[in-house]
Amino acid sequence: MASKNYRSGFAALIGRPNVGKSTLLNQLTGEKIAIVSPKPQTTRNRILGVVTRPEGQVAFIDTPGIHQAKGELNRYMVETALQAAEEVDLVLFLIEPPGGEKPESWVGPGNRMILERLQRIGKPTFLVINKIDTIPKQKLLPLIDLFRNEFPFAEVVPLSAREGDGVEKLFHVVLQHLPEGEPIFDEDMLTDQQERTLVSEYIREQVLRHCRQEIPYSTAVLVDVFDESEREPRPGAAEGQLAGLIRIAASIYVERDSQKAIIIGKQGQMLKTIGTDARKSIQRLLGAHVYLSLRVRVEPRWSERPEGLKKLGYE
Ligand SMILES: Nc1nc2c(ncn2[C@@H]2O[C@H](COP(=O)(O)OP(=O)(O)OP(=O)(O)O)[C@@H](O)[C@H]2O)c(=O)[nH]1
Ligand SMILES: [Mg+2]
Repeated sequence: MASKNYRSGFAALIGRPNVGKSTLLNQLTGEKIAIVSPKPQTTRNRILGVVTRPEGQVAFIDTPGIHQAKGELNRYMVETALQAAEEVDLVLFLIEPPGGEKPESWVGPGNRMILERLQRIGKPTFLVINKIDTIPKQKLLPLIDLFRNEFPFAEVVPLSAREGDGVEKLFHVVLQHLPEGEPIFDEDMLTDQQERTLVSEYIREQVLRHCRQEIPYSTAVLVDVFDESEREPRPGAAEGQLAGLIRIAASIYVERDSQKAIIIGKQGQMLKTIGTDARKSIQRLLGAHVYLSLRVRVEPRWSERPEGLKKLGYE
């Protein structure tokens, strides 16, 4: 039984690409359940992260960045995000501090478009100003004023998702706005992402890290084999301890032969680097030694076709 005054509910992280939604989800949950990169349009699906405390439970939903959607994949991503906003109790609208000296340009057409959609959806909405570690304090108040002029935010919370400043406070303010009620998920529930999905995302993260601009948008990763026959129970709490072996084979899909050549690299060097780095993070995730074999396949124009999206797991 939950205690008296226990609160619970759903909150969606919504905003333009790259503002730090996934970083915030990871910081809130204390686990790496969403991949993060300095390139926009990293997240492609909704990702659940549950935070359970004695005083309540919040189910956060990370979503793809909302942007001008061209092409099937982008349309899918934007729809996914807006759909999540429809389904939650509370929307956390994230921004990052705008560049440029002129306050007139600080809100910008991208944010305005999202705020218009959120008006129509009509959920209580917080303004979450992320990356405050990057701006002087005196910029914060004028920024808040500008955004408050655009939208009747229920709360304003400045924070740094990367550093963690203000994140605890956000959790508590969110909780206060949720209804009293029982926990929605088991208290040990962390995410709805399966290990296989996380593994494919960790591999895609390394492609994002190591490859230049146009490659990431054309890349998808599928796990073909996940062989746990030599898996052993996770070793104790000691950091970095690994037990047993998991054999994983995955395919990195791109749209053109030229992209395949880039991902493989000279004498396979790029693919090797991607594999080595991905294996390290997958081992940490699974607590096991991992044998990772990667191959690169071409699926022409997959991101432009509904069948292509479906085939590569976006549906
Ligand atoms: N300085 C600073 N950088 C941050 C902070 N939070 C996130 N970042 C960086 O911002 C970049 C984007 O972060 P993500 O979490 O991937 O952003 P996102 O909103 O999920 O992006 P999409 O999935 O593409 O919509 C990464 O390079 C992060 O390290 C922060 O509080 N301070
Ligand atoms: Mg993201």
